[in-house]
Amino acid sequence: MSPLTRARHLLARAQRVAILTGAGISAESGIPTFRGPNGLWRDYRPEDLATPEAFARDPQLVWEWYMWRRALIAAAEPNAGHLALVAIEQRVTTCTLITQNVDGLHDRAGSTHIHKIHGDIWLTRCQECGYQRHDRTVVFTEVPLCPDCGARLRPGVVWFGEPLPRLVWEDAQRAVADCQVLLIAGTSAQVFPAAGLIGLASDAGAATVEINREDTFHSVGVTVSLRGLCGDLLPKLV
Ligand code: BV8
Repeated sequence: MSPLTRARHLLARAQRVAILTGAGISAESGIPTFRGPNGLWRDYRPEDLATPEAFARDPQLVWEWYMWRRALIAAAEPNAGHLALVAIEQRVTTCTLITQNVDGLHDRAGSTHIHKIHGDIWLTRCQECGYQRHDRTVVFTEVPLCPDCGARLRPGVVWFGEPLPRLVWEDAQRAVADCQVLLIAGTSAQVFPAAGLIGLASDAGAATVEINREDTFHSVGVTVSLRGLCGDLLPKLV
């Protein structure tokens, strides 16, 4: 039996499915991945920009990076991989989509039960007073200030060194501990605690199906590892 057929059988029998996605599922929509060949931006590493320290040191630079990404994302469309996950959600009793991506493409594709464990790039928020707004603003001429308290506003994403949103994270862990199949699509599984969900699923007895263009640390340990593009393999899986 081919790995694809095996993965199909696992999914066909499952009523409780959890899905973990990473930057790889948005790559075919034209959004650079974090650790891919074309990197993310100029000669900066995400770990250098996506931190509270970087924002405190140079908020203008950090905002330039997020505006560059917002512009890319605004011009992007969900791809066949995102749409295939919507089809899965419509066919199983319980489907929880947990995404590390902040691009909002799962929402635009039509997924509904989404846990954004690393936040949302379209959220602009104040870390002093809690003010937040969803805006489609792509270009700020200067660092936006909070209309309520005057402090600098920041992108509503989770930076390195920051805790994940507690309720969302707890719900994601619960869904993974309870699922029969965890589908892992387009993540290098190098960022924690998100990557820990894979071990949580297999420890709980779930089957794990990985879809990735390359081998990852988990490729040997998962139940089925499919080598290829999300936009190609996910529709075939469905
Ligand atoms: C925290 C939002 C503690 C911002 C991001 C152990 C336990 C806990 C923490 C740590 C730990 N070890 C280290 C840490 C610290 C750190 C961490 O994990 N560092 C890494 C670098 C080692 N973790 C944290 O800081 C986390 N916070 O732990 O807080 C705490 C607790 C209490 C109180 C205070 C503090 C916060 C992590 C969240 C960081 N924010 N994003 C933004 O986006 O701007 S992470 C960032 O990386 C993105 O969210 C991204 O999604 C994520 C993971 O990367 P991937 O999605 O996997 O993308 P990547 O490019 O790596 O891989 C793409 C994959 O797709 C590749 O495998 C490629 O082969 C594949 N691919 C590409 N194209 C395709 C494809 N596959 C198929 N088809 C294709 N077409």
